[in-house]
Amino acid sequence: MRAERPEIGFSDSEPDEPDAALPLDGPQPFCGDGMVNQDDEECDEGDGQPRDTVDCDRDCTVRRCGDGHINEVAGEQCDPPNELGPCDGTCRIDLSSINQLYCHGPCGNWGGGDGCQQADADALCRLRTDSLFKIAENFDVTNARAEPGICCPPPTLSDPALFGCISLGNMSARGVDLDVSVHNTDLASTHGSNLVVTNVVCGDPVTTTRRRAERIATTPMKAEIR
Ligand SMILES: [Ca+2]
Ligand SMILES: [Ca+2]
Repeated sequence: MRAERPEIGFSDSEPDEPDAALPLDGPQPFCGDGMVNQDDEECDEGDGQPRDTVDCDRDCTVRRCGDGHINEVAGEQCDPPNELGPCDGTCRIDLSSINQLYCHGPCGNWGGGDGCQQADADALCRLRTDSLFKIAENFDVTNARAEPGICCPPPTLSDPALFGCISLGNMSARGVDLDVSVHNTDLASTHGSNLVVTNVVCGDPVTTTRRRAERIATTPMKAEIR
């Protein structure tokens, strides 16, 4: 004989009742609710919507350089493997090795009008040094060479990809309020060997002005000693 025993999950007195649905009281956790409340969340700084913050990406993972997501709030300008041209280890676009900027004819519209002049050299300084206010104290105008370079700016070059150039977006954060693109290997191969600014010597206008003022201030004293 077998002992009569109710099956697990069923009661003797109320057989065959369907399971009631789980209660849905309160909001369900999600990425963007501002609380770390799911297994796959490393952080959550959302405000009801997922968002990037200085420390946390909108997918609720800790911000990292190298995760493929460009977190602009955290100052990232690129993030390998995103194809955005030269990128340093802190996810800032690194143009420090670029030594030519195309400025022939209407492509010279970097602030100084057509052709190559001071404003074009200033733009190359600011892009290279990632600095808003650098100026070119010296520069050369030569023919484009078979090496990386800054491509012709819009509107003359409206589709950088057609000329083998990678768009870096607007560079107003470096004092160049234009969409900048770069050719990573050979600018001359798609732009021809027309004019570029190159060999820029970049200076800080504040320092330059102070040095000039100091020279002026010290010159009369030397004259008196004599
Ligand atoms: Ca959450
Ligand atoms: Ca990132």
